[in-house]
Amino acid sequence: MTDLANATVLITGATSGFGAAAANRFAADGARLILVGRRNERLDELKSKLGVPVLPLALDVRDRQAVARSIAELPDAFARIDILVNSAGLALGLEMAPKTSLDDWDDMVDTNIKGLMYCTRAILPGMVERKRGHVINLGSVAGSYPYPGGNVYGGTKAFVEQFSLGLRADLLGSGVRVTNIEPGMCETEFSVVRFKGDPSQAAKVYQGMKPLSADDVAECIHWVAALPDHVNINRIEVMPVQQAFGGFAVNRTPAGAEAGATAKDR
Ligand code: NDP
Ligand code: 8X3
Repeated sequence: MTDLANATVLITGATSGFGAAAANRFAADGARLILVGRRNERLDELKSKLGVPVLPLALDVRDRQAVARSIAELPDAFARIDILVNSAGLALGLEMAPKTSLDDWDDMVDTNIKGLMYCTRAILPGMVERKRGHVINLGSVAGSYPYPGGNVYGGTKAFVEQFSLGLRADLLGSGVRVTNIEPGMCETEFSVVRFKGDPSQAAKVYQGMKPLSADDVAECIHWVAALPDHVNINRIEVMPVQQAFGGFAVNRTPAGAEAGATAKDR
């Protein structure tokens, strides 16, 4: 088993959802934690309750300079990161592509793709130098299976899937592991953020079904990290039992008649 009691774990998106649950899970092993998020008060709250050494790092992962500077300036006790959990991310909106906000698209690309890149790139050289480390990315089933309104969000998670595999290729021989965790529906703040703070719209997403919990996903994160050093789980796709696939959609409008037609939800 990897010695998690002596590990230093940096978790982005630690102020909520999977990141917060992973912080709790690794704290149970006694790991040292660097917790990243923009909401300072939540980081302080975690630090006061986790009972292990915690370095709160209030940071916007979209800020390339700030990410590089924060990692370069880590205090000695936290400087040797063994595990990076890239959980910071978001979906914004569920509109069809022709109507969606370009600002939302930019924000998802900047956070889910570029933020994840910046954190990974800042931390990898140290892992390679120490010949040990584990990058655990939070992809999504949305990276493999499209759904209406998933457009750019799904695209960002497809990037995470391919980037994770690319890292494996680049890091062969380095001793550094890479895993992409790809969850389906999980009730965190994810849908509240997606629907811009509307809790009733968010609640409808999980109505009448049992979604994954953040702890379920944290268990997957913890499991891949705890495996012996020579074992690399490339990807885990995990869904609630009550979620599956809908099949292909077919437009049955007679050929030619659809030109110029506007579906009411498009
Ligand atoms: P939450 O909304 O509960 O948590 C998202 C976290 O990301 C928060 O801690 C937030 O912190 C942080 N974050 C967002 N933007 C930034 C930023 N610019 N800089 C730093 N931190 C940021 O969502 P989940 O925990 O559910 O989602 C975590 C990851 O898992 C995301 O990448 C999401 O896409 C993915 N995912 C979620 C699924 C779900 O159904 N919930 C399913 C599959 C994947 P703060 O606001 O304090 O900065
Ligand atoms: C979040 C899961 O199915 O809402 O990545 O896109 S889903």
